[in-house]
Parts: sequence; C-alpha cells; structure tokens
Amino acid sequence: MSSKVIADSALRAAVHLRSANLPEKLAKSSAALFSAYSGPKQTLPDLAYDYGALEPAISTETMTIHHSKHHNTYVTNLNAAMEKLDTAVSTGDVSGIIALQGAIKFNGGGHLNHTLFWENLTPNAADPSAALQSSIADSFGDFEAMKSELSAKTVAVQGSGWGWLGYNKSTGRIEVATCGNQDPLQATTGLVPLLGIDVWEHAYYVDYRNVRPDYVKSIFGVIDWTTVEARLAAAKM
Ligand code: MN3
Repeated sequence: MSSKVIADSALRAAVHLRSANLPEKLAKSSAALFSAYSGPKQTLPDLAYDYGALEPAISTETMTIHHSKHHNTYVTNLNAAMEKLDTAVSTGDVSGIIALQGAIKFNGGGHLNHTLFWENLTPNAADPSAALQSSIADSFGDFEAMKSELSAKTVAVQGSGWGWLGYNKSTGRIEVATCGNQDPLQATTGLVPLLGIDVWEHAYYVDYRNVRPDYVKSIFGVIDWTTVEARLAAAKM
C-alpha cells in the first residue's frame, strides 16, 4: 500500500499519530483537512499615500474603487484558488490542478501587477535621477524616447492590459513591453518589472472616460522614479 510521510512531529502529535507513515486514504483526507490552514494568505497592501493624493491625475473615486474593490477582489479570488490548489496538490488531483491555472494566472497576476503599480505612483513626483536617466538613455537613446515608446505602446494595448518598462537580465537592457489581461510581466516575458501602467478601463474611465491617451499622459506626472531606480538596482544584482 502506498503511503504518505508526515515528517512534522508536532503535526503528528496534533492528530495523535505515532508513526510518520500514513495509509493513503488517511493521508488524502488529512491533507484535505489541513490544506485550508496551510500556506500564507495574500493580503491587500496598504497604500503609502491617501486615495485623494494623486489628484488631479487620478481621482479619489478611481483610487478608492481601484484599490479597495478591484485589487481586493483579485486577492480574495487568488486566496480561494490557492486553497483549492493546495487540496488538489495534496490529493494528487492533476486535472484539478490544471483547471485552476487560469484563475491563478488572472488573480495572481492582478495581485502582483497592482501591488507593483501602487508603488510606482506618488503624490511627490520628482524628475528621475541622473543615474537612472543615464541607464534609460543607454537603452533608448534618451529619456524622452523611452517615454514616447512606453506611452505609444501602452495606449495601443488592445482591450484590457498593461504597459511596462522591464529589465532584461540577459541583455542588460531596459525594454518596453505590453501584456494583455492581468498577465504578469516577469512570469510571461522574463523581464523584471520596473514600471507598470494599468490600462484597464477601471483605471481611468471615471476620470478620462474613453480617452486613454490623456490618462497615460497624466500618469507620468505621478510616477515615483525612485521606485523604478530601486527595482533596476535590485534586478541587476
Ligand atoms: Mn487595475
């Protein structure tokens, strides 16, 4: 008979087991029982600024809905999917594992993307440092060339998605990329995310209606370039 090993003595004690070897049936039922409690839960991160702090570029209403409703929903649905995944993995349910991939990519991507996005914004925006401008110039010619390429490609995203500035570890260059839906940059393209711009309509419709180019233009006034610089430095390590 196949069996599952429970190596953790505290866990064995909790279920009154002396042996580390469990019969398969008991292993499956106990895995399902314990899966709801295992693994850390993802949580909605606090913002470093108030919902109204980015006005007029992004309104209080947009920030409130975007963070407390949209992002929160990705977190809730990701946790639910991870709990189901935990059970599917514990019970060796390959079909169940595969069935969860879409929900994990969408909600996990939504959580990762928005967490990066909030950190990219600040009410106290300043020009990028000379060092960052120089790194950007190495890849794009100059800062303005990067900005126009990032803006144009972000505005041109079909449907819902994101525009990104990312670091290519193999070439050592900074690149512009776009992703559809909530596909996360690094898992999808391998680029390390430096700056993300959310162009789902929920990010701008209240403030700019259908005029995405005006939103993308305005968001450059609230970008925290110190975050971009810190992420670039970390990506190069
Ligand atoms: Mn969004």
